[in-house]
Amino acid sequence: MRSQNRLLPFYFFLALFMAAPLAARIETERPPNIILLLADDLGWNGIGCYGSDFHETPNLDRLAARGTKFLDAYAACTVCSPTRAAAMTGIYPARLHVTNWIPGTKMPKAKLSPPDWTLYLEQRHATIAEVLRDGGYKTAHVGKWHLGGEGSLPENHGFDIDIGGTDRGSPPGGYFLPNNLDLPGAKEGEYLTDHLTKQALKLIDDWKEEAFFLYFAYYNVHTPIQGRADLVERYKEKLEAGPTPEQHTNPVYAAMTHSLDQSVGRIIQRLKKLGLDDNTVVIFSSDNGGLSHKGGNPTGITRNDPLRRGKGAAFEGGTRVPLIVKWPGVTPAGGICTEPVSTVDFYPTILDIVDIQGDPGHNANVDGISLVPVLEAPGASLGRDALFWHFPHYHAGGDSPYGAVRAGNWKLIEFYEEMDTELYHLKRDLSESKNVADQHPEKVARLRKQLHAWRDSVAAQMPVPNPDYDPENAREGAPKSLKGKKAKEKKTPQP
Ligand SMILES: [Ca+2]
Repeated sequence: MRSQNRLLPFYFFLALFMAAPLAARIETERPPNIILLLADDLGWNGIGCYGSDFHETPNLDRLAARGTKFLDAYAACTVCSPTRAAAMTGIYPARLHVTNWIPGTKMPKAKLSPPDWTLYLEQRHATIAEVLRDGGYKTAHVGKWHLGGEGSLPENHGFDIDIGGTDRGSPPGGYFLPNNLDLPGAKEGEYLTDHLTKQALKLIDDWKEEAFFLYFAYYNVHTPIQGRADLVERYKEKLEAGPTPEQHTNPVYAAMTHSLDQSVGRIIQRLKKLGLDDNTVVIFSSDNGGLSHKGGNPTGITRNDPLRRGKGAAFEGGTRVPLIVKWPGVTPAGGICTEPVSTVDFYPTILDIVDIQGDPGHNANVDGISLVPVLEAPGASLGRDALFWHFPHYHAGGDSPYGAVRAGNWKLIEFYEEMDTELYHLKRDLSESKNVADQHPEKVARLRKQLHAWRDSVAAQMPVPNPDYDPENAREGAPKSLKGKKAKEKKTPQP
């Protein structure tokens, strides 16, 4: 007995010795799951932890508190489809030639005509889903796709499962089921986001023993502005109770944001319940800024203060978005990162996290860089020269074609109608209220040269002078019949 007792510490350390490599082996054998949550038209200040004074988003706030929050994160474009194409490929919309929402706004009497851009994601590009699937991951797309129709749907781009993805930019038939999406098992009157969340939870259940990639692209908070009745009522009461918020005052939009947050909460709860929380990387962002203008006038739907304007615009309100990343064991709790980052970074970051190389030919064209250095240490530098945007289109919100570059705290915008420029220093003037181009001619010249060199390097398509230009009616949209005709003339998706 006595000698056995003396051996107990030895057995204890032996057990520790054997257990450690086993744990390490299990970790390496089970690469982390990746969940990419992409909201639609959610502005930079649209959630609580980014400063909304009305919308309640406790689940997203908790995610930020447990992970890293990026303050200078950008959508790769100021509208939907290009940003989504960039998220899937790591390539700038300008290089993909997917530069507008599909099929885009037609303004036949405007000064410029858009180039012959591509209205779907071409098969020649590797997507993050294809690469992860080839690396042994189960892959699912849930929600809004908006990167082409038949032949260019999620199942054509590497997703094993697709739920709710179409060529459309908003839920056809609205947010209450049944709508025009093919969603088996939908209950009468059910809110779309609740239904899609249930489907996402089922996938997580089904795949709990396997590595999976879930791309949940929410329809919220894109138009039509429709929220669940109980949540709309909640926010109406909140408004009545006061005090009146300064930024956000739309109870229906608030309800839509609340549903988005509830969905994120349900997914995280399920990960915890299944014991997957510690081995799942969660990335949350938005595809462009909040919709603040329609026809050039404020919509009353949302505001992006202190940022200028919103969706469709060259200004920060159009492109600066929330980005939260939680990588268990790596991102420090409550991390804050102020490095400028972009949607194009998702692809290389995910590959870096899961340690999969991907297709070298595709990678040679990837514009993004891995964010792993700032996920490990939010104060680190990425050492990147600049971020770029190229939007050779008009937007129904009243904005005109432009290109932009952000280098350090400087941002130069070039408006293509007159090729005039505006320069802002974002640290001193986050609201882009004072164009300082005249005070800094050398800075303008240098940034402009950089922007033009980048455009050449990605073969960006420029808009061209419109022979039908009519200054009196330049903002007039195309009649519906013309829209249909033009759309048909465009390229059809590849089989
Ligand atoms: Ca959008």
